[in-house]
Amino acid sequence: MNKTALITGATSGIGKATAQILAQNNYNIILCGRRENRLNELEKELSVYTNVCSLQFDVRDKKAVFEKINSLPEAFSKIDILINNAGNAHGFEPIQDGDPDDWDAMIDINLKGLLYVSKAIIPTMIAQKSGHIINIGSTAAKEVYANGNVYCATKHAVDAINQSMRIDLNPHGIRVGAIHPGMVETEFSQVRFKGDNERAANIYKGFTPLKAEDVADIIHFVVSRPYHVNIADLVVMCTAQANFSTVNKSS
Ligand code: NDP
Ligand code: 8X3
Repeated sequence: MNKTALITGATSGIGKATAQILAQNNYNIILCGRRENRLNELEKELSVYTNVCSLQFDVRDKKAVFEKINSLPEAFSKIDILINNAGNAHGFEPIQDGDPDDWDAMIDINLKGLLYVSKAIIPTMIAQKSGHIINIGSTAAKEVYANGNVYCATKHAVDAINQSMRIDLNPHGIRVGAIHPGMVETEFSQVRFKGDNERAANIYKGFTPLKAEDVADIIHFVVSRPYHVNIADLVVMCTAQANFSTVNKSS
């Protein structure tokens, strides 16, 4: 029987590319995100390959997270793989100039949203005695950098939650692992710089950043390992990047 994967943040970037590669490899897909038109378009595109359904909700809305996930049609109710991917950076200021609304957004989406979605799905995985949770962290989970403050804090928290989940779910036979990408050219910087698309595009000039498809490829590899193999923690950067501030822009 084909496995079912629920992907948060499937309307763009890494989540969308992951939905595409998993659908092409016959996984049943549950697409999640806020932008309904994008969910509908992707559902139509991927239905050529596999069974797809969409859940439109904001991961900050605790009630909606549980209602939507608990109302999945029977055919999609056995979730084998959860990809906790929804998230963004909001703002890029030193701590003293940061906007508390941006801090709330990052903590509520990147951390609390991930927890709500996981809490809604874990009981099914425990009952099944199997499951695979992939938490999308970041190199910002492994280092901090100027102006990264709260975003880095949320991703460090994802790293900690990933390790904790692996311990707590160990008796239940559930695989838990994180993937921590460096710079990936998606809509990420447009969100971080609040629609200043020129500034966002400049981030990726002069070198070849990761593409969403590069990360999706890795996620496909991770989920397709034999069940006794759990890739627990994986950091991936483009060749030009060594850490946040060391990027070879002549490559
Ligand atoms: P994108 O901006 O392209 O995608 C972000 C996705 O998250 C969208 O599908 C968006 O959907 C969803 N999302 C954002 N806020 C919410 C919310 N409140 N409720 C539900 N869904 C939400 O960025 P990426 O694909 O690059 O980012 C995906 C993940 O990868 C994030 O966790 C990010 O932190 C991480 N990452 C990104 C890197 C990069 O350089 N791009 C590097 C390392 C990690 P919608 O707006 O429709 O709700
Ligand atoms: C996104 C990558 O380098 O902007 O997580 O923190 S970075």
